[in-house]
Amino acid sequence: MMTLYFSPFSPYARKVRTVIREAGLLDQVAETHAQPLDNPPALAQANSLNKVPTLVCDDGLVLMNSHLICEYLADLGHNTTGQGAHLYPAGNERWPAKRLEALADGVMDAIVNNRIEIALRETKPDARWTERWRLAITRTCGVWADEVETFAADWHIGSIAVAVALEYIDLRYPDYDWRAQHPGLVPFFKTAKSKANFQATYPQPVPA
Ligand SMILES: N[C@@H](CCC(=O)N[C@@H](CS)C(=O)NCC(=O)O)C(=O)O
Repeated sequence: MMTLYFSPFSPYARKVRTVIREAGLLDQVAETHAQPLDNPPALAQANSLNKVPTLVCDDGLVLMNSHLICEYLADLGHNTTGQGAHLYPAGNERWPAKRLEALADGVMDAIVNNRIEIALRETKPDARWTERWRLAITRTCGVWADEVETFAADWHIGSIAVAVALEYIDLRYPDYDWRAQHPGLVPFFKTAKSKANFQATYPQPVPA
């Protein structure tokens, strides 16, 4: 049995949890809550970076970084359950999908960094960073809106990551109306929301 350390609101972990389901590996992974800022010893012991998601594989190999974990799990699913091949398109189509994932990870970074800046600083958040992150999110949503026809029909690592990032914007910045600015993204997001494995990973608070 593998172990995935995750926190429910981590968008990186949500990507991984969606991939676990898409690859048919749910019964092979124990999804284990770990709140990194609470410093649970098992997490830092497994992953020196003390971050989620962290995957402890069956042979003891520990993987960190959602993009590495997702690719590992998709490969494992492909070889064992026969599911998950759609997650990484074949040949040169792999790169646009991974590029979309990288853009989505960047949007997640901008939001997560901003939240940490607000939560941990004793003084006011530095407006230069806040503005830089806001612009990165706005520009990237614009790129997705321009390109949406190229990925709307796919459910691969790139489109999954974009859907996770868009819903993370909703969760963390409820006033940031990407739908009004980029209506072209709305049908894509509606389709993503209809996917069972995306719905199943919607952040649920940890039971007490
Ligand atoms: N690039 C990493 C980012 C992971 C990450 O930053 N996770 C956050 C939670 S959303 C975390 O564990 N933060 C704790 C820390 O930065 O020490 C990934 O894709 O997995």
